[in-house]
Amino acid sequence: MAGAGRLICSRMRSHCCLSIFGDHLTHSNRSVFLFLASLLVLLPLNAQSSSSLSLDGKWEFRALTDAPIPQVKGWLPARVPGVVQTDLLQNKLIPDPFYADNEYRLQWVGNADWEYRTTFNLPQQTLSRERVDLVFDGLDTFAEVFVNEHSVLKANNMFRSWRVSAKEALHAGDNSIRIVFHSPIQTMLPYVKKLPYVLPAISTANGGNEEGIATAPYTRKAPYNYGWDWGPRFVTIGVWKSVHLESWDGVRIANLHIHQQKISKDLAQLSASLEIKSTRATSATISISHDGISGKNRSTAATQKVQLEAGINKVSIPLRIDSPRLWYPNGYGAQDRYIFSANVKTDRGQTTASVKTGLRSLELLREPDKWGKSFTFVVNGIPIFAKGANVIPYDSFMDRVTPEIHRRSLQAAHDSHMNMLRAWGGAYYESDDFYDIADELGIMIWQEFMFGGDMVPGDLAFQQNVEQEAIQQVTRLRDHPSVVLWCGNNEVETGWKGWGDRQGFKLGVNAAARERVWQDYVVMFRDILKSVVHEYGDGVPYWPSSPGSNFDDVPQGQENGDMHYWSVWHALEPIENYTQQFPRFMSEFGFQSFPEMKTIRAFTPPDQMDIRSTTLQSHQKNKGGNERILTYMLREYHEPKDFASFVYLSQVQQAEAIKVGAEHLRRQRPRTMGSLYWQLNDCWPVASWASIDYYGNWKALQFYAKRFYADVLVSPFAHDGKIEVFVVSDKLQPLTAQLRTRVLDFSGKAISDISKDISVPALSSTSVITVDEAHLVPADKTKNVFAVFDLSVGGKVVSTNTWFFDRMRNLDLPANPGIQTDVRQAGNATTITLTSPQLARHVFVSFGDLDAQLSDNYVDLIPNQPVTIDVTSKASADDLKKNLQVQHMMQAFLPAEGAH
Ligand code: BMA
Repeated sequence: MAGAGRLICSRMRSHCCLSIFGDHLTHSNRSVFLFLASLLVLLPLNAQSSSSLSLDGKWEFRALTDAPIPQVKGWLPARVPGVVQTDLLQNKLIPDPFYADNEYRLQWVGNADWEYRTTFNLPQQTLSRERVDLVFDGLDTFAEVFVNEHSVLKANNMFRSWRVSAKEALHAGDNSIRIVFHSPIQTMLPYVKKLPYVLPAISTANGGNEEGIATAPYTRKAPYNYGWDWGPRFVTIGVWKSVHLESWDGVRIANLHIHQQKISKDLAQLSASLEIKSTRATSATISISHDGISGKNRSTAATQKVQLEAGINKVSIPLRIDSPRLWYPNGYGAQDRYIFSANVKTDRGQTTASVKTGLRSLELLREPDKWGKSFTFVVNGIPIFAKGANVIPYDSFMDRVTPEIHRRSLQAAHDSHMNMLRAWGGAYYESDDFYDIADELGIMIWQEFMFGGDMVPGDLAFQQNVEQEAIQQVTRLRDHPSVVLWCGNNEVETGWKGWGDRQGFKLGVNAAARERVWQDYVVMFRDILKSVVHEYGDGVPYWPSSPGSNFDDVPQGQENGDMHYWSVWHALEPIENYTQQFPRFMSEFGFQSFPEMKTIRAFTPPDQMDIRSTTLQSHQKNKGGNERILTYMLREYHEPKDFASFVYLSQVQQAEAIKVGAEHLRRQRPRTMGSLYWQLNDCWPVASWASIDYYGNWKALQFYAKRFYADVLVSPFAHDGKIEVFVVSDKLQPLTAQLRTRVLDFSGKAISDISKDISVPALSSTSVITVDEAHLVPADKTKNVFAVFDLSVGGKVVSTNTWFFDRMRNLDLPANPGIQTDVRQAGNATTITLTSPQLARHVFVSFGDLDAQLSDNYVDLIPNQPVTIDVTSKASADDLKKNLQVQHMMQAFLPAEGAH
């Protein structure tokens, strides 16, 4: 049902959504229900509009095959949308899948077959409509659907929506829908076993229980369901998206799309392109209207008479908007959007559809230059340095992800000056609200097709299935200005060329099979998906693989295409090695940490607070990850004194590491034009590369990102015995600024204090001063002093950075710096001001188990320089004061003898 998700509520006039589960409506839903019901009464009888009957809500489910819990053989209450694991949980039949190592005891769920059913009452009036369609927005995955025991659909792809004609199977009065779901693993195993070779797969390495044979590459289902190096394995099953009946006669607008032909500040040349389904040949009048700027002055933009044939009709109506308000990425301007509506009128009535979009020109600039070939997103003529991160699914159970979770995450990205997120290919295509919020906040989305690292089968049925999926998804998302790239896959090409398991596979098969696997890859990612994006994607560029070079060159090179750099972390290379990479666009680099103690306590039995415990090993999916965090830690810091200190320090270390990488990449502009660290979020509580944990708590890295992605950045870089200070600006206008360089001892005494006026060009990275380290600091003082760089514009400090002249464990940092705190409340606003007479590093403010959002955290307190942090919390100032905890870095270690 291409594009249905984008038809928004102004269509309500002609499209009434009634829930058959009226008795389960909440209070607010009930008023919506009454409002919609009143609209239904007002509808003219000859309305050609469609009516929608939601079949979401309470269903029933049961197991069809053996299960360790006998109760599941009988019918139990279920929710749609949902998956069987959350239904079992709601019925209290399984323990919390995220607690301790419960994951391992719940694998039977994905190996069983399940059945879902519901009944509903249908008035004769509905059946008197010409068409009654049953529409599933998503079925996970191998499902057979029966309407009143007539088989109407066999589904085999979680990423597709399905619309089937159901009128013949329905009748007035009580009707039933029954869906049989076959275990994706058990469905595919016999098939895969018969193949001449089995494709190498990520899930095998992640400990899949499929007799050592991975079925995931052959199944169109979210790859991360089978386990990932940050996520558990939960092979979900169920009606994971909404389902409804849509009844209509005459014509139905199957899709409305605003094609952006040419966009400039002076003129937007557009066309409204409609896909109209008609039950018969008829003449029609189509009018297109749009709202003016910010929703004012709706005006009709074009009207056209057309002759519709029975079946699908494609109509394109040219439009133009003079001096349009454009959509800009975060940091570059407003995110104006327009709502376009189409009205199709025939002699039997009329129907309406609407779509919201933002107008922008877009190009992925790939032109030869002195470093190779550029990789620069250019939006409305502005070359944008992409600042951001990678997103993974927000939950192992997709049905638990709400629009609020998306908003919280995207808002955090926005507030941290990010302008791009990479929607990574091992996941599922996000719901409409995710892209709506990204549009609203100016977050560009690098969107991947759902291929997370496995090679692809090459049979025609598989290819056609993926092609249909791609057409639906590209069509669904093409009016979102935030979607700026369609990328074929994550790491499939580089995996084939470099990973050990793929080398093993190549050795185990003959040359013809090796060639076949590669050709299957090429057909999928150079032909099929590319053609879909060209035909349906409205000019959004296509990129075959990340990392890749568009088949021009080897993937992962520094001259051409994007790069994933993992030698820091996976290969234990020094963190400084980030600064030796000069990619054209860095789409992944990452470093792990633990989530905060509150999060760890939520899933860890109290006697397992140890990185080697069963629980904390099972919540670390990257083999050896916990030990790797510790190995890096001991290079830079003293040994943490206890587990809580280790957790805190792991976050500090992660933030410091990614800061080195991100600042370096920004300093390289325009050679490098993107920094997307791995990863923004988690799908469960776990030790991982995320900067925000599963519960939405910001780790140190997210606070650091807010600083290292600021529009204007001062960034020191030490090399060859010198310190070179750069200023990076994403501003569209040049700036006049002042750079102050201080060398202070840890009590704040100035060794030197020099200011310099500088001019900062627009959209630039500039080296502004270079000084010999020896000149800044006498050799015998490197353990006792540090440098502070303040960049001011118009007398206001816009960016600060510090530099230390030795590893943390070698410095004579004050063990008891004497931090003072002052919590104040004025109206709804609470602030905490921190001051310290001596240097305190990485000061972490928390409020025990109270929920509170802080505007900043993990700050360095420069002697006698107060730092004020805004606190947003439902708790009173008194409670906040009572629960306040302030920790600085030196508290993470046992006091050294003679510490001061
Ligand atoms: C990458 C990603 C993911 C993975 C991450 C951490 O390369 O694409 O597959 O989770 O690294 O290893």
